[in-house]
Amino acid sequence: MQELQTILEEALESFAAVEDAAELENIKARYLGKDGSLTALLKGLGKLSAEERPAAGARINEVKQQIEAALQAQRDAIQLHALNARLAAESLDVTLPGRGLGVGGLHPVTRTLERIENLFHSIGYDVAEGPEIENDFYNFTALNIPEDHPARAMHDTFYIDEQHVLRTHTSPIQIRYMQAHMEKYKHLATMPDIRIIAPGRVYRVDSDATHSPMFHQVEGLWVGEKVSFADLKGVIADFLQNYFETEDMQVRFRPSFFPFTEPSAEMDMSWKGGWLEIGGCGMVHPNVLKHVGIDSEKYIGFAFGMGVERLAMLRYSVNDLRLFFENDLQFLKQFN
Ligand code: 2U9
Repeated sequence: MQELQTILEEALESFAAVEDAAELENIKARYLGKDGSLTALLKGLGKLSAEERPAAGARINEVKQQIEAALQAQRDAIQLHALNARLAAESLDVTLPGRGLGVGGLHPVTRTLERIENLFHSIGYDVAEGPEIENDFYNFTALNIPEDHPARAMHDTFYIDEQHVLRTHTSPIQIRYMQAHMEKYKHLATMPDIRIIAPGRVYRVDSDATHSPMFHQVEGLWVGEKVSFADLKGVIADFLQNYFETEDMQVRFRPSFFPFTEPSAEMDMSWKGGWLEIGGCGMVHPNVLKHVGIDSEKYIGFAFGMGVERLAMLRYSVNDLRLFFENDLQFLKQFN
């Protein structure tokens, strides 16, 4: 059976040349399919004599088995080749160190705010908050800031619309707090003292090495029947000593002017043999108390304001305010 030998050789040769699994199955059909050459030979067995048939049948089956074995071997080879290619493409270096968990940390300004809040809380101050979009009354009018005051100008204040601004200071928080306090204690002949700090973001149209359009303030307020400028000085001195962790801390007041306080002063602290301005303060202006319905003949109070970034820069020796807002991880990681 010369034909059988030719079929076998041709089949083995064509299987070996195929690298694609689908193509291999197509080639298989040429030999073992319904119209395949080997199938045709098997069908032809019926035409042979009874004597010839067994030997020829056995011979054809033997070749069929050889072809099927070669087919399976080529299937395995193609599969193995594909697997090796995938493993090479998706290779993973299991000796690499793990990435670890990305542990976050608090921003230095947040840390500073927390430090300030904890210190004031420890001496009996409530920490108050309020909205960052304020209306004209809370941001200006209630604070005795006249209609023509430059702080109200478009070029100093971010206006949302005619009546609303991004708050330019945290003072509206104290106005809201005093209103709520009055409402809460209106049934009493004498209201309990108000003692709060108002920390938070504020916005001004200003941007350079020492000014950012958004920055943080902390303001303080104590209103009662017997509150004096001496109390103010004591509270500020105590705060600065604790904040900078030094007993060797002098505080100096220079006369100044703010619409919401009278008298008003700038506060300086001793720093590296000189003086450094740290904020402003004063006794709350009677008009401010009147705006929230507090009897300015009976009650008196002090208020102060400090820049939080300024306090953070001094504590952490940071020389450019803008570093706090660039989100440079190399900078921020130093604080955690
Ligand atoms: C009420 C009444 C009065 C808060 C005050 C200052 C003076 C002040 C600046 C310091 C540096 C703002 O962050 S800064 O740019 N603040 O000089 N702030 S008195 O006076 C108030 C607040 C609320 C009801």
